[in-house]
Amino acid sequence: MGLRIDIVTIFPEYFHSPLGVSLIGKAAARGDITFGVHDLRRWATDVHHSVDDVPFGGGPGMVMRPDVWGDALEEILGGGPGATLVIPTPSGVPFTQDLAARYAAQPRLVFACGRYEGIDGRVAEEMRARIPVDEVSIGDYVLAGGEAAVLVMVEAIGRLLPGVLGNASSAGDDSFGGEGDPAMRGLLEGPVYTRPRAWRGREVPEVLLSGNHAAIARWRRDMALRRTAAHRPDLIAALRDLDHRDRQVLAEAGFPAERAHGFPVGGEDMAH
Ligand code: JD8
Repeated sequence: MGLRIDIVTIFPEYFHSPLGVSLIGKAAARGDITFGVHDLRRWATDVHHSVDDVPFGGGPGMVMRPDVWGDALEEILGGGPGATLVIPTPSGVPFTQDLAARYAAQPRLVFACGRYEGIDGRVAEEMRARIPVDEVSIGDYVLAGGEAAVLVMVEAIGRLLPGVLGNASSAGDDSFGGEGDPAMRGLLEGPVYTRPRAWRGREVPEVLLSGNHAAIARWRRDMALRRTAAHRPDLIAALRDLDHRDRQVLAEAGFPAERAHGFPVGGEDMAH
């Protein structure tokens, strides 16, 4: 039994190509995931097929109507058991690798894509009386609607499904994996290399050609620690069981450090 994903949106066309290609498209072709993409306007009742109205209490923009959303979700859920309703919103709980893994283990997910100023708050409240409802955010920036967030979540979930990858074990060891190489847990991935050995005068790091697997693992951990310190200093405090070499690498990267604003100064690849 695969995963059933329903998506409710005023822009069903938005999903057509992304869900048809790559890992997700192949998983869908095999039946490991099945998708239903539903046009919310199908449940609109007036001649203009309106799905929004002015906000109570005033303020800018429009709010999505609870009656239209209620009818749509009721019909799509159909009284069947086991569904979780996921509502993307910038005020939701963070979408993490851990949440992706929990969603990948569910039989059924329904994603409700808001637009405008969002969906009337009573919809989440009403649905929560029947099924689990998660309000989830994919990050601290503001999108115009939930559609892009749903694509992000579906891709993160889809690649964790049994049978979705050619190499089923390679889903675990990336940045944030946690199920892969335990030595890389909680660290960002360092750089990776392929042929040719020399490109535009740049050599692949010698150790990677050495065949010395312990030295390669140590080098990769060094690079991961450096990158994590530079890009995600917030992750360093959570690291456990640091050995002497780890502490040496982190010290060279400026940790531990008391810094008024948390981020290291300088560095070649800082955003500017
Ligand atoms: C859903 C409407 C836009 C939200 C006013 C204009 C997620 N990480 C994230 N950032 N933004 C969203 C997101 C934004 C959405 C909707 C998700 C529906 N908007 C609204 C309220 C404030 N803007 C998101 N996940």
